Amino acid sequence: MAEKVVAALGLGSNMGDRKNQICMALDSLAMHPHISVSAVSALYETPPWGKADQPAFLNAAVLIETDLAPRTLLEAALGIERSLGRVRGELWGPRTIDLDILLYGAAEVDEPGLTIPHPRIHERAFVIRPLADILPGTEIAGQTVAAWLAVLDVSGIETAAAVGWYPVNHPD
Ligand code: X6L
Ligand code: MG
Ligand code: MG
Repeated sequence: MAEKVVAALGLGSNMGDRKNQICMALDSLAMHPHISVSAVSALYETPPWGKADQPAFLNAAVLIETDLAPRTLLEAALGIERSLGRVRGELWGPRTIDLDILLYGAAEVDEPGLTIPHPRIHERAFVIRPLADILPGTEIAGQTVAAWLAVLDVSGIETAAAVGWYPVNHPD
């Protein structure tokens, strides 16, 4: 078994039953034989960024441990998106579920379709607000997540709910 890495994923949904889809994505991660879920942020209701004329999002972040390589973890994330009915249409358009790899240990990856740390992570309050729940002290682009949160505009972001999720240990 390869070494375990702590990774952080961002989740987002603005179509259909947003909370249910985020919970289903968390369940799918937890059920994966090579992924353990260690912590989940609160759920946040966030205004749409980038393309403003679409419904509000629910966003969350999750901390996992995995021995999957970054590319394999991406494939797992895309598979979970597909299983929850994500259809890729318009760029930055509405989606049932979005699962982004934000951090993969301290690794820097820059390959076609896979850039880690996720680019412009620290400019987006909808990413940093949930990430600050689970990794406040981790440095991104020279500042801690908590420090980025303090300088970002979080107006319009509301705590929607705690997920009430708890870790499930799968047999190794
Ligand atoms: C200028 C042009 C400034 C484009 C920003 C920002 C584009 C974010 C795309 C941008 C720009 C994105 C979510 C979202 C999206 C989400 C919320 C994206 C991709 N995903 N808004 N917008 N939550 N609240 O998960 O992140 S589309
Ligand atoms: Mg995204
Ligand atoms: Mg994505």
